[in-house]
Amino acid sequence: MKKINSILSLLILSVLMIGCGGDDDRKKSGAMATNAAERVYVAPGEHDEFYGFFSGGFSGQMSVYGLPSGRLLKVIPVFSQDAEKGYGYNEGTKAMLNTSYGFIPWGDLHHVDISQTNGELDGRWVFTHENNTPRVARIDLNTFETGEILEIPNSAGNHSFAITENTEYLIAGTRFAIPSPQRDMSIEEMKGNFKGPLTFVKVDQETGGMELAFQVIMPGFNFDLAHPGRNASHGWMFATTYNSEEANTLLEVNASQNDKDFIVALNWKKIEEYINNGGGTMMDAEYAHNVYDHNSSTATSTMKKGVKTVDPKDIPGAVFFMPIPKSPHGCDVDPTGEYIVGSGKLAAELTVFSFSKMIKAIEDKNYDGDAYGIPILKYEDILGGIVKQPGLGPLHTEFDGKGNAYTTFFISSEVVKWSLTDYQVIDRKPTYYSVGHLMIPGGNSRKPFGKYLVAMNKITKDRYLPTGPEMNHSAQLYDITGDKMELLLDFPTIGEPHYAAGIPADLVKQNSKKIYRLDENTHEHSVRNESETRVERKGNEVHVYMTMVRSHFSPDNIEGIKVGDKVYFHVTNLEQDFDVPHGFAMIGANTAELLIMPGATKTMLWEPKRVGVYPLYCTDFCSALHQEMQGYVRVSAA
Ligand code: CUK
Ligand code: CUA
Repeated sequence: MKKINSILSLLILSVLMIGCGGDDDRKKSGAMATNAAERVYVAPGEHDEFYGFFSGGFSGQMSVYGLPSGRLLKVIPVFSQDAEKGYGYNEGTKAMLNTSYGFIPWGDLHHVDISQTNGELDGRWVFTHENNTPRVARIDLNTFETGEILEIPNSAGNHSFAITENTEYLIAGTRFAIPSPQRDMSIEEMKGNFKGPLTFVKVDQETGGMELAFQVIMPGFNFDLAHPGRNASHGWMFATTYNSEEANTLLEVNASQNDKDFIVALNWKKIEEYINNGGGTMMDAEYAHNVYDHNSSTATSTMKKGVKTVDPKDIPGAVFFMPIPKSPHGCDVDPTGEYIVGSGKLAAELTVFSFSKMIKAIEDKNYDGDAYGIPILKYEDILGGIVKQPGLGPLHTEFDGKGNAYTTFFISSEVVKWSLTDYQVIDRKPTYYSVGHLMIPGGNSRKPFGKYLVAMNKITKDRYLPTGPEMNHSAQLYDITGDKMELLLDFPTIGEPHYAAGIPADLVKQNSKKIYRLDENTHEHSVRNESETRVERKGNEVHVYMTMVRSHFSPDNIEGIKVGDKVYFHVTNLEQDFDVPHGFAMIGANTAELLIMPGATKTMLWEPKRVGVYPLYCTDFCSALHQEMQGYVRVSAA
């Protein structure tokens, strides 16, 4: 019966999913348009008030938008090759995509989060993670380039992701329970044998450098989302799990059997102390650690071994289970650190837990027994309040810092504003359509900038001019300064925008580097001026030390190349004027182009296949004589 019920509820939910948002809603939003236009209008030459860093989902990239205009400012390649910037193609950046599985040209980028100091956005770095081949990455906000990628071993589907409030740790949880350590075993024997490793990555406060610190080997359910404690709850982290049933097949039905799943409450300071006192055991693991040096435009990749693991049972008082209704997804902590909002995807209510009550229950040792050796807190003991009938399919919650919370509802396609004081719904607005995450700049920190809310939708349908079967995903910007939310703008995103992080532009823009200085260029094959340019042969390797400056290459005619050679073009842009990049492309090269900023050097490998004379040219319109910026390479028989 129970099984039938849950199948039935799933069916009802999926029917509801299809019919959300109609013509009437669209007409209403059309009428609001005139007034809304003024509020998102950023006059030519003016700048946006906020940066928005958006997940590119299955594009593997991160995009930078200006808010409120919704203008796309930049795409930052992270986990996927990007031909425009040569990222993952040229010799300097290929190593960024190394993993223990070899070179992986694609990734699935989910959440993004900005570094914090004392729980407030500090504008130094944006961190993100990759779901498919588990990795985390750091983007440096002085260059808006990916600075580091660290593979997460002993994990599968790296999905839950959180940054602690002084950026001490990135926390990355496995989405799929797996044998830990990995081994050949029957899938049917999953129950009790698979594990859910939760990984802590330590962040260097000076450099942002990432280091694999330890893994907490949790029981075999799937981690979904994580959120760090802040203020009072700093030192704790909370993560939702699903599939406490440990089902290995047809999860849509089998993983929704139990009335309650768990939020894991974990005291990471306690675990850190345990590790510092010599606790934990090393487990075999292999993972790549890739670091990009901006001054040399060169990445290095190191293969590392071993990970320190801890069994939560060995650290009493460090890990607890908070029961939560049906298949929770989001898990969000409010700016004060007191409220933990858990969203059961299949629940009709929104559960808010109280951190102080949780601590009290732990002190009183008031448990509902244990599961897998981990104490289960009593639901009634830790419940802060319930938001009744807020919508269907709650996913994620953010905060405005004025005592209000905003939760997305996937199935009923809406954003709901509710009060943290009395759990009453204040306002609800439809989204188009089937919203996933939402983002308020600083909305997951101690200090939200509660002016705008961006809803990131999973389905686009009729929001834009049709572009064939595939449409860009849509994001929507709401003004949340008043009691009622107002929809101001739709704008398309790149890939699937799982999450985004917004920050006042003032906290970032003054640190944005203008130029790579030629005298700081440490690329091992850079040159300083045209007199140093040359062609050097070492066996069948040819190194071309080339420069570019408006509007010619030096050397621009190269002879003596043979079929079968490996030709390395080390190209330095000698310009020292802001915003004068040059490009470099070579006929038949299968390595994308080189886009080279002033003062930087990049390297392309070209392997000529046939005799002839082949052109090269500048790909970036750099001056009135850009079209003249060209050269030839003569290739002779071997
Ligand atoms: S998940 Cu919840 S809607 Cu990857 Cu944050 Cu996408
Ligand atoms: Cu250099 Cu165009």
